[in-house]
Amino acid sequence: MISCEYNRRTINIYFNISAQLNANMKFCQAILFLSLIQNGFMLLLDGQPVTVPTLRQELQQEIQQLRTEFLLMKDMMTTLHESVPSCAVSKKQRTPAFMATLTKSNQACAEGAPLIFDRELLDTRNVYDVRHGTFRAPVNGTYVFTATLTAMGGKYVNVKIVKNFPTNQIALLFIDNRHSLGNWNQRSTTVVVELAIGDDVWLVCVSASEVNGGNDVSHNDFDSHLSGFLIDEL
Ligand SMILES: [Ca+2]
Repeated sequence: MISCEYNRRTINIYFNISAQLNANMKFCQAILFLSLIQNGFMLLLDGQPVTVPTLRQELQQEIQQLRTEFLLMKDMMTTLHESVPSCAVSKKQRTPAFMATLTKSNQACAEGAPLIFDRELLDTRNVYDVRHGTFRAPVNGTYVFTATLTAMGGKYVNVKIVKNFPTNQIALLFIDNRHSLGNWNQRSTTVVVELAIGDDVWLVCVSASEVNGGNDVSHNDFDSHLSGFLIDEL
C-alpha cells in the first residue's frame, strides 16, 4: 500500500500487478508535486515519512521483484506443459480432417471390393490411410463424411460407405448411366455419425462399378473424392 497524505486527507492506493503499479506511482507522484507547491505536504510510505527519490527507489525495487516472480511463474508453466501434455495449458491438437481424391480414369471396382481414394490432399491428424482408403477415428466423437462420385456415360456405380465391417452400411451412392451413353453424372452424399476411437470408415462397392477420377491437373481431378472431419469430441 502507498499512502499519500494531503490536508489531513489520506489517499490509499492498492495495487497487485506491475502494470497497475506504474500508473499508481505516477498518480501518487503527481499529488505530491501539487501539494508541495500549494500547501506543504508530507508523504508516508507504510507509515514512515519518505522523500520522492526514496519512494521511487522503493517502487522500482517492488517492480523488479514482481518481474522476477513473473519470470519464475512463466518457467513453472513451461515445465508443467512439458511434463503433462494433456493438461489444460497444453497446446490444442489439430481437429482430425482429411480429403482424398480418385486419380484413375474410369476406375473399376468389383463387388465387395474397397474403393480407394489414392491421392491425399489433406490429413491433419494422420487419420486417413491412402494405401487402403480407410479413415480411423483418433478420438470418440461425432464425425461428418462426404463422398462424391462421377460415372461416365454408359457406366454404373453402386457404392456404400461402411463402418468397421463391409456389411455395416452408413450411406449409399448410386448412379446408373447404362441407358444414357452420352451423359455423365456426378453425385454426392453426406453422413453424420458417432464413432469410437479406432472405428474405421471406408467405401465398398455394392456391385461391380466404374468410377471416374483424374490426375492431370484438370476438372477431372475432382470428379470423385472423399472427405471427413470431426465436429464434436465426446
Ligand atoms: Ca494419411
